[in-house]
Parts: sequence; C-alpha cells; structure tokens
Amino acid sequence: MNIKTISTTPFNDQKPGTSGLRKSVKVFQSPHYLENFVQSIFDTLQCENKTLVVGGDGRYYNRQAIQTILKMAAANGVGRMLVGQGGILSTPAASCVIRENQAFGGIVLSASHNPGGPDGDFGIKYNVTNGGPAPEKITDAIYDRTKTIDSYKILEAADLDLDRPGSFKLAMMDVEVIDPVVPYIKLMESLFDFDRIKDLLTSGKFRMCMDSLHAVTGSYAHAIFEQRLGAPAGTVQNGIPLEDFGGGHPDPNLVYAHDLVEVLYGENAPDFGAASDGDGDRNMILGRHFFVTPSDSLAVLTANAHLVPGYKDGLAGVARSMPTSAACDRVAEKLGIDCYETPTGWKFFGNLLDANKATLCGEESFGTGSNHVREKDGLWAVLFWLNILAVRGESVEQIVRTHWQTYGRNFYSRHDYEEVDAARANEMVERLRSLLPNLKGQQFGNYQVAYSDDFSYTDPVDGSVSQKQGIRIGFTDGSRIVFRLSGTGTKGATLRLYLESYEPDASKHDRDTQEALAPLIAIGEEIAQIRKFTDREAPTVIT
Ligand code: VG1
Ligand code: CO
Repeated sequence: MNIKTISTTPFNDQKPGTSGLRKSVKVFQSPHYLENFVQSIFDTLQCENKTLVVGGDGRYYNRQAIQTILKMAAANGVGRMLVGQGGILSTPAASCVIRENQAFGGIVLSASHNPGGPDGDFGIKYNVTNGGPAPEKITDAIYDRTKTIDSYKILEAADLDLDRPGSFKLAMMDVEVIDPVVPYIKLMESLFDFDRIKDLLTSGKFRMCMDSLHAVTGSYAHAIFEQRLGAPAGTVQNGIPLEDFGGGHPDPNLVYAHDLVEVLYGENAPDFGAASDGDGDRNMILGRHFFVTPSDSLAVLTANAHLVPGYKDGLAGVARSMPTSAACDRVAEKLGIDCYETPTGWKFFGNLLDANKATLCGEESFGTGSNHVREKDGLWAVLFWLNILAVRGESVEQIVRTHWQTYGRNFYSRHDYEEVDAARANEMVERLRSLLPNLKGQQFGNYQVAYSDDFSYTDPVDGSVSQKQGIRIGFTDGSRIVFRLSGTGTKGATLRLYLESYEPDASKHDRDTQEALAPLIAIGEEIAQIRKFTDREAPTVIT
C-alpha cells in the first residue's frame, strides 16, 4: 500500500464555528476540502502512534468521509482508530468512547440539528483527550494551519467494511470497528436506577414516546427504552436513522419535532415525550400537553439530582451558557453551590467539568449534560427525567409547577431570524455595540436599563478570555434581552434574540410566554431595529 502526498491550496473559509466546521455537503464535496481540514488537524496535533476515535451522526457523506479520514490517518502515522459500527457514533457516545479507551482524541462528523442529504449540511469537529470539543486555542491553531496548507497525505487502499464489529489493518494502523451502544448503555446504567425506571415503564400506568427524528439516537433508543427498560414496541418513533433524516430538520423543538408534539398534545396523550437531534446531544422534554423549556429542565434536574443514584451525593456546581435563563441560578443559590455563566457552545464547559467545579451543565438550545462525558447528552437527559418521574410519582407538569412555586418562574423565549443577509446582520450588531455605553439608566416604558454589555468570559480554570460573546441588555427588575449571531448556520446569518423575565407571583405563572415577554420583545425591536435590518416582519422560529 502506497502513501501519496497530494498538492493542495488553502480555502480560507475553514474557521470552526460554535461547534466545529459546518458547511453544506456540496462544499465538503469539493476536491481537497475535507482533506485539507483533516490534514490540518494532523499537522496541528501530534497524533503519531496514538489512538483516535472517529464516527458521525450517519448523515449523507458520513460514509465517504470516514473512509477518507481512515486512509489519511494511516498515512499520517496514527496508531489505532476506533470506529463506530457503520461509521456511526452519536456525539455523546463518541465522547464516552474517547474517555473509556483513554484515546488521544476523536474526529466527530456531524452538522447536528442542520438538515442532511445531498443538499443539506455536513460538519467535522475535533475532540480532545477529555472527550470534549477542542478548546479555542486548538481550534484556532487548526484554523491557522488551514490557511497555509499546501499538501496532504493519504494511503492508496480499498475501502474497509465498517458495517460489522471487527479488527483490520490499514498499512501499519489498527482499525477497530466497535458497537457504541453497549458501552453507552453501561455508562447510563452506572448513573440511573434502571430497575426503578423499568418498573415505571412496565407498570401499565405510565406511557412515554421517544422521537429520534430519523437521526442517530434511533438504535440507542430502541436498545434502551424498548429492549432494556421494557417499554412496548413502538415507544420509539422515527427510530430508523436515515441519511437525510427523512427530509426533516433533526432539531428537537416544538416546530421541527411536530410528530411528537401531535402525540403529546393530542387526545389520550402519553405521560412523557422526548426528542433528540441529528447527533443525539440535544433533548426536548414534554409532559402531557406540557412543554418544559430547556432552561427550566436544567433547573429541575439540578433541584432533583439527589434523587438519582449517579448524583445522590450532591453537585459540585452547575454551569449554563450566558443566554440560558437564570432559573438554575436560583436553585444553585438555595443548594449553596456555585453557578457559572459561560459563552454559548459546549467547549466552554470542559474546563469546569475537568476541574470538578461543575457537575451539571446546560444551554437554552435544548442541551443538557453532566460530568459523565464532555458533550451534552440527549438520552442522558431523558433518562434523568424518567428517573425523577419514577421516584416522585408526579406528572411532568406537576413537577415543573411545584418548581415554579418554590423558585418563581423565569419566562423565557428565543426568536430566530434565519438566513438573513449577513452584511446587514453584522451592521445591526455593530450599531448595537455603539449604543451600549449610552443605554444604562434609560427608561423604556416600565423597564429601566440596569446594564448593557458585550459578554466577555474569563475561564476560571486557565484564565483564557473570550470576547464579544453576545450583547446583553439587563433591566432593573431582572429581565434581559440578549442578541447573538449564530455560529452554526451555513446560509447567510442567523440572528438570535433571547428574552427572559422573572415572575415570583405564582398566580401569574399561567400566563402565555409570548404575552408575558411582549414588552421586552417590543423594546428589543425599538433598540435594535430588527425588522429593518433583517427585512423580516417576524422571526423564522420561536422556541
Ligand atoms: C447553537 C446553539 C448552541 C449550541 C450549538 C451547537 O449554536 O445556540 O447553544 O451549543 O448550536 O449545538 P449557535 O452558534 O448557532 O447559536 V449542536 O447540537 O449543533 O452541536
Ligand atoms: Co447536536
């Protein structure tokens, strides 16, 4: 077998975003595009003779990309590659496999919640030894390398059969195809009371529905809920992973998980519903005719963690991304534990988890996780909820309402303006930045601005600073408006407007969220002139 060195030139658009390099499949298919980025990883990190993990969410182009990566790894002297069966690993399972095998790192192929298929998106990201996304200093170094790359190395060899577990040799490199479901279930069994959850699911008094949105969690969900925990066949819907996710958006929210919403809001609805995203790291939790916001979910998990075997001794701390509501802050305060506020993106939680400063983490974008891996974990969140439901014997709605009575309710919503003109969106953000110094003290109706800034984060563990992480305007009553441009979209720009207000009075907890936030929505428009800059009358998605 021959190693070939192939000349190439940089693309200059390979800067990783919130969660790796994400582009359309068409871009990834252009000659040398994938190879340049992969070689830049190998050139930046010393991977010779090391063990790496590779796998993806199974979307279109996953199979081809894995074969290319294996041949390049062999040509670059990697010692051993652990590959998910069929080239497939959910993002949390990839993190689990890296940690269990003490691998040097991993290459995760996913565009998460973005649509798939030949006209959809693809993505690649590098994870480090702790199993989590590489921190910014590594992603920056990889990006720098992509700007000067002039050749890459690849082995001339036939494709490997990755569809069955087994061991192969690719030149000097060992390749092991593994079934990731087994170690993942083992990890879940070490955290949750499976016997108790099984009793609940087989009691005849409790029904659940899990929607995998034709994405990666299908095989894990069948094995966990139906086989291991005894839920009836059919509990998992849209459970067959497809390369194009059946044409849908594999994004677990009220808009894109419409099949699940119909079931949980229909007649004779089950007690519990959940969905996960393309690569299995996000989750949406529903009760019968009831939606749990991701920010509330994090707060409820924090308040009830002591009921779950893996967390019964208490939490070291909790962390949330800046735009996530402050609901978990109130729980942390009551528990007397620290609460950290980080920029958007899971990579910022890695140091806090490694240093045992935080045990649970969450983002408003349907992401929750803990120190069991270094990625957010959709099925973990579902099992956490089931464990709490099994112990408390109350409904999802009762649990959340009681939580609000104890802590008050943080009304919360995110408005996304997708695929807007990028230049205009940047102009809007620049204009907002210029307004920030003068906003403090200004009055908008009943609301007075208490602070306004562009969020900057200093990592409490390594001292690294990340600037310009989102514009925040806070009011004296504790409500907030946050503006951010997405770092995961692939077409134009996506503006995210995050809105939060706090309501201690339980008699007002039944209010409609959009109504409760209406004054803040109007103030956001007044300050930022969203309609003018986006040329849109309304958001594309409201969650
Ligand atoms: C979005 C979410 C962010 C999340 C990221 C990756 O980023 O807002 O909270 O960490 O997606 O999620 P952005 O930059 O578009 O707002 V996943 O499930 O794509 O790995
Ligand atoms: Co995801």
